[in-house]
Amino acid sequence: MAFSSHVASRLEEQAIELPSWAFGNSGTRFRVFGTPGTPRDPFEKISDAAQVHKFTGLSPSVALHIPWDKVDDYAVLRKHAEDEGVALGTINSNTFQDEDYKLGSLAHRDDRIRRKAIDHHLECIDIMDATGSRDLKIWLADGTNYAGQDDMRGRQDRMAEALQEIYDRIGEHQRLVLEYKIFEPAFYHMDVPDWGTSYAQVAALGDRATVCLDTGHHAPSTNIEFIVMQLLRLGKLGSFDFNSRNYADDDLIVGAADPFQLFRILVEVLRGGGYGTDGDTAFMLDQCHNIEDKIPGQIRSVLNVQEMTARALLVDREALTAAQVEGDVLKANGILMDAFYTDVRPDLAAWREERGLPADPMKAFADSGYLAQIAADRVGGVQAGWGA
Ligand code: RM4
Ligand code: MN
Repeated sequence: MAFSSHVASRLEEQAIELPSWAFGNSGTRFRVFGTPGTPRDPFEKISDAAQVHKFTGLSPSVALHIPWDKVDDYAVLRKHAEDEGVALGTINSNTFQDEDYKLGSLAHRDDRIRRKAIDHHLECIDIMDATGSRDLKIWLADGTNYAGQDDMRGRQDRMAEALQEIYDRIGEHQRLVLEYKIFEPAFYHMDVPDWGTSYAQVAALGDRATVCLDTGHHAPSTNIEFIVMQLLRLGKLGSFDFNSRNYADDDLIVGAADPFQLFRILVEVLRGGGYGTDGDTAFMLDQCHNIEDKIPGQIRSVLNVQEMTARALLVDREALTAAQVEGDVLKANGILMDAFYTDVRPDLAAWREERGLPADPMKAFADSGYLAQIAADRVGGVQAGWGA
C-alpha cells in the first residue's frame, strides 16, 4: 500500500515548531544531568534545532523563551536561523523565575509587580517585531497554595486588565496565545487552570487572542480531544504544546506515554479544520529531554506527530459518517481503529525519499556524527539549562 496522493500532499503541510529549551539541559527537582555538546547560547540551540528540520523536513521554526534566549541583537539571531534553514517562531514570556513573582505576576496585588510583568510582555512584543514572530505565548505560574490565601476573583480581574494592556500592543499580524495548566507551581488554585478560563480571558480580548493547549496540563483521564473539538468549534485553538505525560506535567516525548490519545487528538484536529493550511492552529513541542539525547529526542517527537497525523488522515471519513448516521456503534469505532492500527512507517519512509529526505531520519542523524562533533567543539562555557 502507498499513500493516496491526497494523504501524501496533506502530509506536506505539516510544520511543528521546536522549543529552544528542549536543547538545553533539564531535569527534575532532584538533579539536572549535563550532556557533552549541550548548547551554551541561543545560537547553538538554533543550530541544533536546525538539525531536526534538516533530517525530517518537519520543523521549520524554533520558539524562543525570554529571558533565557535574550541576545543583544535579534537581527543577528534571525540571520543565523535563516542561514541554518529555519525561522524564529513563538516568543514565550517568563514571569516565573524572579523573586518579585513569588505571589504572582499579572494577577499580583502589587501595582509595581504587575507593571513589571506587563512591561516584560511589552518587551517580548518588541522582540517579536525584530524576530518576525507571529505569536506571543503566555503561560502564568500565578496562583495560590492555600484556601483563603488571596481573593481569587480579584486576581482574575487584575489579570484580565493586564492581559488587555498586553493585547493592545500586539501587532495586526501577531497573536496572543494564553496557555492553561491545572496545577504547579501553585497547588491550591492556578489563575489559568483550564481551557474554560483561558477561553473566557482571550474571548474578552479579541480575535487575535487564542488558547494554547499543552497536552500535559490536564488531570489524568481528561478527554483532551473533546477540548480540541470545542476550541476549534469556537475558533480559539491557537496552538498546541505537544508532549506526553504519565503522571503530572512530565514533558516526555509526544506520543510516548499514550500514542492512541495523540491519534484521537489529531483526528479531531483534522475534523475541526485545525490542520495545515485549513486553519491557524500552530503545532509546537514543549518538552524536556532529561536523560535521552536531545536532538534525537526531538527528531523522534516530530516523527511521532507525523506518524499519527498520517494515521488520522487514513480515517475513511465517508464510511465513518455513514456508520454514525446508521447508528452502527461498532462499525464506526472499527473504522477509527482500522486507521489507528495501520503501520504507516514504510509509506512514510518512501514519502520521505521521494522528497529528498532520509528514509530513516533517526539513523541518518546518528550516522551524521553531529553529536560527536558538538561534543568535541563545544568545550568551555556554561551549558544552557533552566534559567538560560
Ligand atoms: C510551562 C509551560 C510553558 C513553558 C514552560 C517552560 O510549564 O508549559 O509552555 O514555556 O513551562
Ligand atoms: Mn507548555
